[in-house]
Amino acid sequence: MIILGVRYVSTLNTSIDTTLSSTDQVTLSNSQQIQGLPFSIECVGIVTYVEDGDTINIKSTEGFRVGETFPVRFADIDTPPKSTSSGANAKSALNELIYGEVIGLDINDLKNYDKYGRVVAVVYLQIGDSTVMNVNKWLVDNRYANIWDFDDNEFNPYAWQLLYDIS
Ligand SMILES: [Ca+2]
Ligand SMILES: [Ca+2]
Repeated sequence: MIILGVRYVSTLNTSIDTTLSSTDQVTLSNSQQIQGLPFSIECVGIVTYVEDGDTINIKSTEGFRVGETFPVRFADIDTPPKSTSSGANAKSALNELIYGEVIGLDINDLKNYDKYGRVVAVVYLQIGDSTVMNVNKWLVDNRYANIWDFDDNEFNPYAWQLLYDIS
């Protein structure tokens, strides 16, 4: 069972051993468990590093590769190289949004890794008690990234919403 808990989100950079009570956690193990959510969360972890506008490192705390730290490539988007000013802006904005935060990953079921060994995923960030934000979509909507719709994954970036209600 994968949990993206409210308490996790509200206690940044604190112990990941925080015990969740059943009243303040949200279960997101798959799209069938919460009606209307068109995605699955296969991994929960803490963002330990932002490499650039579309690549981060996370330490997994639930689900896929628990306890390990590994790179994640945001699926179906692309940001400019961080050596450019727009690329540096994208990295900076993403860092401000999610560094140290607990996030959920919908990992590409068709092909978990890209050719560089990065986990390909859509990244979800919980906002408050009842909302989850698609961070890939946030990057696109804020013009930090462009859609680049690869067909070797399960994702359709044109169907993404920015926010999903999980209440
Ligand atoms: Ca998936
Ligand atoms: Ca795609």
